[in-house]
Amino acid sequence: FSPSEVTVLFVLGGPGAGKGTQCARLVRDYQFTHLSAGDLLRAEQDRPGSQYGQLIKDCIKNGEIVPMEVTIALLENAMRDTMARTGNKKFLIDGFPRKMDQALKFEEVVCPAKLVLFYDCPEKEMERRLLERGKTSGRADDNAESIRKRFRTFVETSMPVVDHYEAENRVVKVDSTPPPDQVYADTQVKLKKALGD
Ligand code: UP5
Ligand code: MG
Repeated sequence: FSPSEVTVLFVLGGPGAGKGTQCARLVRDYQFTHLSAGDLLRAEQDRPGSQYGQLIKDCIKNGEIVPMEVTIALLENAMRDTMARTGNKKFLIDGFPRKMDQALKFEEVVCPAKLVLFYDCPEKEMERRLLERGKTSGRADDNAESIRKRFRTFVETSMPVVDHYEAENRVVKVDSTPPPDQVYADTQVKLKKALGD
């Protein structure tokens, strides 16, 4: 994909930080297509005949990161499919990259990201949200044990990705502790400033 044609924003943040919630608002108000790496992996896990079903299932339950080849292929296919179907070339890539190797590989073989939107939220609040959602979500990783593992992976493996982009001045950081509409208002102000439009 040519970066002169395609716009990619990475949307990062801890488990339950509110990435999906904010992406839905950005899709509503701007012409973005929302691609959640986690959603694409869950769909692949459930696809009959998938050779990665069990691998994805085990990784998600244990809060571990699926090998990047799988996730990058799913994202690339979804981008191609979207562009062929709708012509839209603006993507919010949610929950990816969450490991340094994925970040480097994606930007090398697919497309560099214009910027990284990082939702920052204390662990206690993220835990509260996920346990609450777990009452009805049916997500295999919305339980106390999986949540603990997801937090560990986030701190040890995913935060270094945010730090890497931060060092390149490519991060727009938003505190996602307040209610969703307030977080969104802050997102709009900061994105406008960063993108200059
Ligand atoms: N909520 C949201 N915002 C709120 C707010 N401001 N105030 C109060 N409540 C708020 O929100 C979570 C919950 O909080 C909801 O109930 C919401 O109403 C409420 P959501 O918007 O869903 O947060 P999000 O950050 O999207 O949380 P999610 O659980 O999706 O984050 P994860 O990063 O853990 O999940 P993801 O689906 O991205 O990944 C799951 C797993 O897939 C990973 O653990 C990993 O095993 C695997 N994976 C990979 O291996 N590779 C990848 O590249 C991506 C995923
Ligand atoms: Mg999500």
